Parts: sequence; structure tokens; C-alpha cells
Amino acid sequence: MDPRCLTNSLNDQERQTFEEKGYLLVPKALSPGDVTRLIGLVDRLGIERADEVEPDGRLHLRDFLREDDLFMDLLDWPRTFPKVWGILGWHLQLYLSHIDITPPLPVDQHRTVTLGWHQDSGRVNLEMETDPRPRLSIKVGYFLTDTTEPGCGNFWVIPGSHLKNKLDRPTDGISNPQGAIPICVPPGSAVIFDRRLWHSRSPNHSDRTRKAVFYGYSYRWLRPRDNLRIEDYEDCRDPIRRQLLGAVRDGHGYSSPEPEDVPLRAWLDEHQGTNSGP
Ligand SMILES: O=C(O)CCC(=O)C(=O)O
Repeated sequence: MDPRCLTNSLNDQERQTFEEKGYLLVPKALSPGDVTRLIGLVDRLGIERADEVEPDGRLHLRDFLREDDLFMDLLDWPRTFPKVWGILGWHLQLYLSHIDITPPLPVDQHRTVTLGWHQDSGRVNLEMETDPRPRLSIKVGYFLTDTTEPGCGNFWVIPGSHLKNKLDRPTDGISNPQGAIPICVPPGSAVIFDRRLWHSRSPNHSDRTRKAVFYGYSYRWLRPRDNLRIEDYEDCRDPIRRQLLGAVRDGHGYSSPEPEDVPLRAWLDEHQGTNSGP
């Protein structure tokens, strides 16, 4: 793994922000050159998989990591991955990845309905009985286009809502819940968020298409949502990436890992000079 990871560890202030707000902004997570390359890839996939377009024009693409080395590089990206292990520890996998392309909405389709507020992971939120429910996973969203102003298809969040199992929704069916804010960031920014944070996509009323890429990391015992499995990544020989993509000795290794199941742990022990914990 790229040793530059070691210079981007989660610091105390970032941890506090993440714990309190349920998300963390990472400015300049991608260089302008990375952004340009990723936009090229996203545009190409958008054309190749145009048949997946949704009725509102949006494209939600999954299972794309094999398409380019840069997508594979984002798995353990030095600007963000150290924050991911700083929050979840070494017992990690990638459980989901998606590209979200939100084109401008024609003026005659501008609607005033409330956003699609949700916590991630579907039935997890119905079937786990604790209050608050456990974190289990986090996502890194990379924003490739300019969303510094509201109304550009911004990612919306309710800061601090990750500890609330239920969302108080205004009864008019239009307004956003109290405290909701758009994330306004320039291209190349990343947002790391707790899956329990109430969040939503939003319509794009600007004249440029919004493009974002999301990588979700969870503990290794959670079933992945991506359809690709380690067998689909024959060329990937890097041990830590193989861990992230689901490589395992046998079924027991998902919850009682041996060292060969979790090379990230040994890497952290060696490079951070500390024991990485139980
Ligand atoms: O595309 C967006 O801004 C929102 C993505 C989202 O809702 C999610 O990752 O769960």
C-alpha cells in the first residue's frame, strides 16, 4: 500500500467531528488530474451503460471497479483510506461502490417534493433492535463536479442525525427535516459518512451534470452488496486490496480471521509501529 497513507491518519479533531456530526469533509482528496481522469471514465461508463438510466435521467452504476486501474486505486486512496481504517479499524472490506450521475432536470420537471432521506443498508435498519443502531459501515463519496452552490444535485445530510433511528419528517411532504444542509464542495472533495447519517441525493437545477463516486467500507462479516467477487479480480495481486475485495481462506475467516485473511492488520502494525488492537 502507498506509504503516503501514513501522513493522512485520522487526527483527534477529525475523529471528534465524525463522531459528533456523523460525517467528515476531506478537501482536495483528488487532484485536478485525478478528477479529469475520473470524469472521463464516468462519462464513458455513462454512455456504455445508458440503458440503466432511471426515469428522472439519473444513472446509478454499480460493479465498475474492474473497468480501470484508477477505480482500483481508489480502494486504498492515500487521502481517504487512512481515515476509513481510523474509524473502523483493520477488519475491513469494500461492501459497495456506486457511481451517481445526476443530469440537470428540465425546468418543466422541477418538482417540490421532499428529498429521499434514508440511512444506508436497507433492512439492517428494521432488523437491528438497538437505539441507536450500530455503525457497521461508512462511505466515502468523491465529488467530481462543482457543487459549491446548492441546487447542483448536491449530497444532503442532517448533521448529528446518525444517532437517531427515526427521522422527524415535516408533514407537508415538501420541506426538509430540521437541520438538513446541502454539502457544498468543489470538485475533488470527499465526504466520509456514517451509514446511519440521514442523507439524500437531490435534484440538479444547474446547467451541468453532477458526477460522484461512492465507496462503502464495512466490517468483513457483513455481506457485500456489490455483485463482483474476488474471483472477478484475477489481476489483483496486492494483498490489502484482495482483503478489501473479499479474499478469504474459508468461511470462518470472515469473522475469525487468520493473519492471511487480513494483511491490513500486519501492515498497520509494521508501519504505524503500534499494535493495531484486538
Ligand atoms: O448521490 C448522492 O448524492 C447521494 C448518494 C446516496 O444517497 C448514498 O450513497 O446512499
